[in-house]
Amino acid sequence: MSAVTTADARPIAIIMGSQSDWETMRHAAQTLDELGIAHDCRIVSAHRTPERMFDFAKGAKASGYKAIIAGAGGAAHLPGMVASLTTLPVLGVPVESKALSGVDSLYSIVQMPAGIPVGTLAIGKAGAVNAALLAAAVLALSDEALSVRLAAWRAARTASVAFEPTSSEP
Ligand code: RP5
Repeated sequence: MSAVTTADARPIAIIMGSQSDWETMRHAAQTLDELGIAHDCRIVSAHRTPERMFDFAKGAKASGYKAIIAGAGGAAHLPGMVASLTTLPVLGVPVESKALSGVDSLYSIVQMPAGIPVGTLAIGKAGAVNAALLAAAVLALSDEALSVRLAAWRAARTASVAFEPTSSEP
């Protein structure tokens, strides 16, 4: 077994290219926590730890994962490379980079060749949250209890939107 996979039946893996991606990807983990979805979080770099990436991706299905959320920044090859090695759904999150504000990450992830799909989300926190929600929606297709929790999560967000803006100025 790979050092980065698990025998536990956790349906979602959140992987990221670097510790520095955690500030973004933790929002995916938090959203899964709010929905009661077990997940693993791993640092798996396409460039710095390519063999770890290969082992993870090749073993992901046998590890029991149903979907993979992959975040990376800059030359963000991780989601696409993982997608090339597994038929599990891969959701790519472009992490906001310092030099190019994440546009480089987005372009690196989104323009996949036909045949190797990556579901690409928005740059940064919004993408991380939405990746978790999309993964939840996939799992909810065969999990009625989760479907109810997901609907409740969405309804609570809707209910939290005020009718009028408030101002903190006197
Ligand atoms: C990518 O390089 C990572 O996904 C990260 O977004 C970026 C920078 O990594 P660090 O230099 O901060 O480790 O592989």
